[in-house]
Amino acid sequence: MHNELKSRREKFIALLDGAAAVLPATSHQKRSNDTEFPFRQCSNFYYLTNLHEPDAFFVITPKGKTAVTTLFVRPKDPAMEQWTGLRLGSEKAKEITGVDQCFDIGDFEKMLPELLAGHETVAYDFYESERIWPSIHKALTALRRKRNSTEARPIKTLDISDHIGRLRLVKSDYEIEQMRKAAAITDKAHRAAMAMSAPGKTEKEVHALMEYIFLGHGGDGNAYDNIVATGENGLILHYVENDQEIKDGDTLLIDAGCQFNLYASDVTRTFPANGKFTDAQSALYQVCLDAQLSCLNFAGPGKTLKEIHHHAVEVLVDGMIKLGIMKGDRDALIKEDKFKTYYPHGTGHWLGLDVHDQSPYLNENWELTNLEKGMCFTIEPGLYIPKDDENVPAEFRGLSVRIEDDVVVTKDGVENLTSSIPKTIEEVEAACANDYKEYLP
Ligand SMILES: [Mn+2]
Repeated sequence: MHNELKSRREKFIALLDGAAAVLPATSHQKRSNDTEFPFRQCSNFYYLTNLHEPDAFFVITPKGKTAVTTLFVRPKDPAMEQWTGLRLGSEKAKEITGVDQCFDIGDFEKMLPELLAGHETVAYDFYESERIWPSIHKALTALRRKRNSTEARPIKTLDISDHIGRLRLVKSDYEIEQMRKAAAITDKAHRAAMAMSAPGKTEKEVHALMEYIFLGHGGDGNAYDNIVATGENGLILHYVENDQEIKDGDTLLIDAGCQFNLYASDVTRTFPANGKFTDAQSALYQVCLDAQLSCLNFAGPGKTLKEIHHHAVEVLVDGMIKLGIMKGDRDALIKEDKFKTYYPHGTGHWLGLDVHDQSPYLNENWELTNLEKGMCFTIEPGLYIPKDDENVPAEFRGLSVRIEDDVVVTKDGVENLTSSIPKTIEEVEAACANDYKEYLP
C-alpha cells in the first residue's frame, strides 16, 4: 500500500506546482441530539493517506522536486478511547501512511504557519472550505504579522478539487481490484433480492436483505442509500423510503451497490415481483436493455460520456417509437428534447471512492473528457412512463425500468465489472426462481 500511496502523492505533488496543500479528514456528523452517523472518511483525504481517522489534517509542502508530507492526528487517550473507540496516535499513523512526519492534532494550528511559510500559494479543495479555511486564515494572519520576515508567504490560493478529481478518475490496478470486490458482493445482493422478492413481502425486507449481504460478505455496507422501488415508486428517481408492500404484477427497480474499502459499486436491475414479466413490461425492458448493451459496445477510449448518452437516447427513442410510446421523427424528437419526458437523466457518471466520483466532466482545457484506459463510470439508461400520460398506450403507463452496470475503460473498449449480475429477460426470470439463501454469508 505504501507504494500505491507514494505514487498517488507523487502525481498529486506534480500538479501542485510548488503550492503547499492542506487536506482535512472528515469529522463525525450529528445524527440527533448526542448521537452521530457512522463515520465515513473524506475521499480525497483517504486517497492520499489511506487513513480512517476522523479530525485529522494532511499537509504537503513541496521543496524543489520532492515534498515534505505531514500528518496531524488525534493523540492516544485511554479515557476517550474507552468511550469512542481506539485512536491510532501519531506513531501508528505515521507507520500506516508512510508520511515523513506525524504530530498530534493539537499542534496543527500552531505548526501550520511555519509549514506554509516559503510558499507563494496555498492549495485546498474549495468544496471543503468550511472545514479548512478557518485554520488557513489563522496561519496566514500569523505570517502576515511577521512584517520583517524575508520569507515568502502565501498570497494566492489554488482550488485542488478538479486536480485531485482528475487524478482519482484514472484507477490503478489496486483500485480496480477493490471495485471488483465491491461488484462481486453487489452481484450476490442483487441475485438474492431477485430470488427473495415476492408479492406480500415489503421493500424494507429486500432492503434489509441487501444490507445483510453487503456487510456479511465483508463490504463496508451500501455505497449510497439503496433504492428499492416497487411499481410506480420506480418513477421517482431517488426513491429511498423503501417502505411499501410488494404487489403482484409489479416490477421492482433496485438501485443498490456495495462499498468495499470505500470504493463504490452502483448497480440497477429491474425485475418482476412474481418472477414473470408481463408482455408490456418485457417489451419496455427490452428497449432499455438494447440501449444498455449497445452503449457497452459503443464505449471505449476517445469517446465522451456525452456521446455515450446520445447513443443511448437514439436507441431508446427508436424503441419507444416502435412501441408507440413516442410518435414522430426520431431526430426531431431528440433535437427538441421530447424524450426527456421518459428519460430525464444522464446515461452515466464517474465512479470510484465516491459513487458520483469527484472529477469534472471536462479536462484541463474545459473540453469534454475523452475516455482513457483505467477510467471507471456507469452505463445506466432508463425509461419512466408517467401513469397518467394519455399519449402512451395504456399498458405501458406507470412502468419504469433502469439497467445499470459499472465499467472500466480498457485499451480498446470497456470491461463490464458487473456483467455477472443477471440482465437479459431469461436470466432475470431464472434468477427470480432461485433460493435467496444461496447468497447469504
Ligand atoms: Mn448510478
